[in-house]
Amino acid sequence: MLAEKVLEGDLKAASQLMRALEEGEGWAFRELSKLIPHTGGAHVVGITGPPGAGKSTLVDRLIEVLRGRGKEVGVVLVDPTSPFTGGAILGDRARMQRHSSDRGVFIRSLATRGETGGLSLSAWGVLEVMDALGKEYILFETIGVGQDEIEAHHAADTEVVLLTPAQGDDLQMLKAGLFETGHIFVLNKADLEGAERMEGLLRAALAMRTEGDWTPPVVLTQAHRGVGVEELLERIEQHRAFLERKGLRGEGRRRRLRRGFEKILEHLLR
Ligand SMILES: Nc1nc2c(ncn2[C@@H]2O[C@H](COP(=O)(O)OP(=O)(O)OP(=O)(O)O)[C@@H](O)[C@H]2O)c(=O)[nH]1
Ligand SMILES: [Mg+2]
Repeated sequence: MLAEKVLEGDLKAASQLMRALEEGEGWAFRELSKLIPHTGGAHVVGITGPPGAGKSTLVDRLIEVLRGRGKEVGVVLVDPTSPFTGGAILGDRARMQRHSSDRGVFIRSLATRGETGGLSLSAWGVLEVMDALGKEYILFETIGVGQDEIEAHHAADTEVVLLTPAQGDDLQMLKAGLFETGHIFVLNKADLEGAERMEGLLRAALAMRTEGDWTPPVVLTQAHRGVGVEELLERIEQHRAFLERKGLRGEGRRRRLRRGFEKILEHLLR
């Protein structure tokens, strides 16, 4: 019943189903399975980066630009409260609040983590529900540390990695794996000192990355002013077109379904 309503674009039904998925209700998984034949239209964009890098600010700006182009947008904020910004969930909400009366934008915060680390079971379900609602873009914010980074890579069609000139940890983070998996690198806070140096380091490091036919671009942004956001969107579009051309468009979705399925099994076994 709920599934049919979601497919008709009923936002209340979608919220209800997402909540039930978060609570691990058995019936919610059955409803979710009814959605699967109808999903696959969304392009999931992972926005990953260290705490405080400006992920939410950028997401907020991307929503603005996408809405300006008439696109429907879903937003999933995973574990948004980082120790760095302390209670950022309030800030995120306040900032994105301006989109809350727009029916073309659906924002969901997931404060929970999976039992075994990484994305919780409900995160996978929430992505499917947003897809079923007909969202063309789903922006998916995660902090790129530990298990999350690997999981976010599984979830996204296009993975955007955010770095800043300010944090010395950033290149460490690249070594830790994001460097190999990111499709687009954003140097945010380009207004701060050290941006040029960081850009140089990043480009040099990327020049050594050889795998695949996709050469990850570097985009400089000042998310708080909206600078560079249009260009970032162009790059995302280019990556999407690349996947299409290579016949890889369905790969991300297959990964999401596989991981989601594994998570459901894990949950049921527990
Ligand atoms: N100077 C400068 N500040 C920025 C820029 N983009 C974002 N900020 C600021 O950086 C702070 C953190 O931004 P958020 O968007 O909350 O960062 P986040 O990565 O989502 O943080 P967490 O979700 O807590 O990991 C805020 O005070 C923003 O206003 C930028 O380009 N330049
Ligand atoms: Mg945030």
